[in-house]
Amino acid sequence: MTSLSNSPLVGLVIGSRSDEAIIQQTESVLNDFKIPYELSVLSAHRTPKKLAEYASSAQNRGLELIIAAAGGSAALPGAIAAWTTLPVIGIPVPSSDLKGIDALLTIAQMPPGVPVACMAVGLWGARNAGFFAISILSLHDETIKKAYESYKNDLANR
Ligand code: RP5
Repeated sequence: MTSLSNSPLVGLVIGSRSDEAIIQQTESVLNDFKIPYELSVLSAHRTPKKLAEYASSAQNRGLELIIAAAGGSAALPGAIAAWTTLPVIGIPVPSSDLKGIDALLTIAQMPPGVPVACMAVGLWGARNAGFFAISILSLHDETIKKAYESYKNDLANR
């Protein structure tokens, strides 16, 4: 079962250290489900070459999907999607004066052929990015699937 391996299945990428509080919500969900992940700080605007190297090698390094969080003119998730065929999930971070509306529209409006699964702005989006990753991994991992089913059954009792 892949869920028993320690090598990262999910790549988390933030555009700046200042996005850490948001991505911690995603990490919390992945930790709850014991999903191994790695966290990187990379920027589409400030470190474009490093970002290209990261994204183009991600699948060969064993990652199964990438979650990217950025604020403002949030090119990060789309730039990653341009370099890989792995699923890319984007989290709009409310870090600018526009409070995440800018990042939401940037991440959501990707051109056909290079999709990014855009989550909600901020903490809810960050948590759902973790759950969306879990639903993707559930497709071929029975342990993760059962844990997620159990979690969703518990939601009904809240
Ligand atoms: C974006 O600009 C980052 O994702 C962050 O949300 C925002 C501010 O970055 P810093 O100026 O704090 O590095 O690129």
